[in-house]
Amino acid sequence: MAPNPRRNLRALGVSLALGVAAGGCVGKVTEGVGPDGSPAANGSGAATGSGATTGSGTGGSGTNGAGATSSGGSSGKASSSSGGSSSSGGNGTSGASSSGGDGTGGSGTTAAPPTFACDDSVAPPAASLRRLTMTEYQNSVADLIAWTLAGDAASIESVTSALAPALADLPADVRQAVPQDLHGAYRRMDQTLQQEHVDGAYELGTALGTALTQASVIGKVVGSCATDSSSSNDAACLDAFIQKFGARALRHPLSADDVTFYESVYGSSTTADPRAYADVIGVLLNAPEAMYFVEHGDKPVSGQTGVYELSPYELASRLSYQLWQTAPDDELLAKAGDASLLDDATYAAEVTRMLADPRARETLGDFFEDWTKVQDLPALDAKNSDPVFKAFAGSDLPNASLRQAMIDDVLGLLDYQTWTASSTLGELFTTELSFAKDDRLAKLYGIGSWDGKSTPPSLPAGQRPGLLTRALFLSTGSPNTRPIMKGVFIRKSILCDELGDPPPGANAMPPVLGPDMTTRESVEAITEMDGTVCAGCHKAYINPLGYATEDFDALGRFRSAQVLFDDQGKQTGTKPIDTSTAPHVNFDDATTIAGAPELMQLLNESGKVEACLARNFFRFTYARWDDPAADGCALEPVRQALSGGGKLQDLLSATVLTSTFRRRAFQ
Ligand SMILES: [Ca+2]
Repeated sequence: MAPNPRRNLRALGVSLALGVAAGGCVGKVTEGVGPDGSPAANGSGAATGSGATTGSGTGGSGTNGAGATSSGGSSGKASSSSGGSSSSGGNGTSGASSSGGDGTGGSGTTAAPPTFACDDSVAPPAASLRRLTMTEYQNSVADLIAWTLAGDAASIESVTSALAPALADLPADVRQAVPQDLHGAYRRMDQTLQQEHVDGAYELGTALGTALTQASVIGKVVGSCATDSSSSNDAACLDAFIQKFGARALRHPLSADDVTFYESVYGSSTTADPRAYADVIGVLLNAPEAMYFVEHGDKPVSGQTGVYELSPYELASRLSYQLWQTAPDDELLAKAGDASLLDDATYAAEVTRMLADPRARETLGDFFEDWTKVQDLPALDAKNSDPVFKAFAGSDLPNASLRQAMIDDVLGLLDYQTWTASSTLGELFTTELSFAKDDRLAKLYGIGSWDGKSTPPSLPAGQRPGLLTRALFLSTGSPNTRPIMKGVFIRKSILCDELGDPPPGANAMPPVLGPDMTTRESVEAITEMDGTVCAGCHKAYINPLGYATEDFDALGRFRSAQVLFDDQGKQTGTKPIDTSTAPHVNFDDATTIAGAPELMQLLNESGKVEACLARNFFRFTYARWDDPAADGCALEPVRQALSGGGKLQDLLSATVLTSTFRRRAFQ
C-alpha cells in the first residue's frame, strides 16, 4: 500500500479534537535581560518571555518545556500570560508565553543566552560527590601498574593480561540521559552505581592484588624486605608499602589513621604474606578516595559562602582527570606535594605541559564524540534488503563499516581542525576539507579518500562547507532524510536553544512520504499546517534548520532533485529540491537563505555557537548541567576564549584556568 501522509494528519486531527496535544512554541524572546529581569549590563542573557508574537496556545512556559496542557481553547484571542516571569535561573527559562489561540498550552522554546555574567558574589551550585568514570578508573589502574612496576615492560604486560577478564567485566560508561537531554548527554555524567560497578571494582581490585603479589613481581612491588629471609623488617616493610602505594592509589598522602586502617586490612600476620598484601591492594582499589573525587577543600574563598579553594592534591587530581582522564603523574604530584601547584604561574605551566601530551587530544576527542552524538547514527546497512532502500542506494548500498567511517570522518575533522590546523571555532563552519578515509564514504562525497597523513583532499567547492554537512549528520539508515532531527540537533546541541517537549502523541517516527511529495513537502504537510499545534515550533525553529541541507540525501550524497519511489522500489518520478528557508538562527531573525553554505555562515556569525560550546564543555568538565546564571564565571571566560578568532584547543586551557575549576562549593 502506498504511504499516505494524510493519515498522519487525520491522526493529528483526532488528538487536537481530544485536546491533548500541546502547542505553542514561543514567539518573541527578548535578550539582554539579567537574571533578575533587569537589563543586563553586558547584555547577557536571559530570555524572558513576555510578549510572544506567534504561536498558538496559552500558558506555554517552563524551562524544560513543561507546558500547561489545557483544554483546547477556542478564542483565538491573544491573552497575555505570566509564563514570562523571569526565573532566577536567568538562562532564559520560563520565557515565553505565547498568546492565546486555538491551541492548547504548550511547551516553551527559549533562546539561549549569548553571553554570561560572571558575578563573583554568586556561589556556584554545590558540587556533588563524583564517581570516576569507568574510563578514568581503568586508566588510573593502568598507570598505577606501570608506576608500581617502574616501567618494567615484561612485568607490566603479565600483570595487565592477568587483569583482562576483570577489565572486560567493568561496565561501559553510557551517555547519561538528563531531563534537558533525554537522548543522552555526556558519558562523564554517568553517575549510576549499580551492582555491576561494585562487583567490577571488587573483581578488579582482587585481581590486581593477586597479580601484583605473585612471586615474580612482589619484590618489585613491595621491596626486597618482602622477599628476604629476615622477618625483623616486615613490619616496617608493610608500613612503607602502605604509605607509598597508598598515596599513589589514592592520589594523596595517607594520614596516620589511614595507615593504621590499611594495616588492619593486612591482618595479624607478622611476616610478609603475599595474600595479605593482595588484600591491602584490593581494598585500596575499592576505597572511596580511589573511586570518587573526594574533595574537602582548603582555604575558604572570601565573599562566597561555602566555597573553598581545592587543596593541592585535590587540584592535581581534578586537572589530571580533566585533561588526561587518569591520575596525576610524578611531576604533578610533586607540585602538589610542595604546594607550588597553587601558584598561578606554576599551575599555568603544568596546564601547558599537560596539553602538549597526546592524552589531552584523546580527552577532547571523547568530548567531541559525545557533543556531536556521533554514536546516535543508526546502522546504515540494516535496510539493505528493503526494495526502496536498495533502489535509493543504488551502487552505494552501505556495508557494515560505513557507519563507523562516517563517525571517523566527523571526529577526524574535529581532531584535525583543533590540533593539526589550530583552527578557530569559525573554521568548523567553513572548512571544505574531507576526512573520509573510507573509499565508500569518499565516493558518496564524490572525491578520493584521505590517507590520514597528508593534507586532506577538498570537497567539491561551495557544496558542503563545514562540519554539519558531513554524511554523519545527514544519514538516517533509511531512504529518506529527517529534516526535523537535523533541525533539533542544531537547535539544541549547536545553539543550545531550549525546545519544549513535543506534545503528547506527537509521532517520533520518520514522516511517511506521500508518493508525489518530497521529504520537505511531507514534513511541511504534517508539522507546519497553520492552526495546528505543531506549527508553532516546527515551522520557524526546527524544520528550516533541516531544510537547508535537503540537497543531501539520506546517505549524504549531493542532489538537486529527490528521486521518488513506490513501495516496491520502482522509481515514480523526481522533484526538485528546495533548500531556501528562514532558519531563525537568532529567533527574531527571519532572513531567508538559499541553503547549507549560508546556514553555516549564519551559525558562524550568530555568536551563539561559542556560548553553546562553552556550555557543552562545562557539562563535560563538571559532569552536570550548567546553570548560565550561577555558572557564569566558569562559562564566560571559555566563551570569550572561543570568540573573536580564539582557537578551538583553547577550550581546554580556558576551562581549567578559571577560578571555578580550582574551587569547590559545599552545601
Ligand atoms: Ca622481610
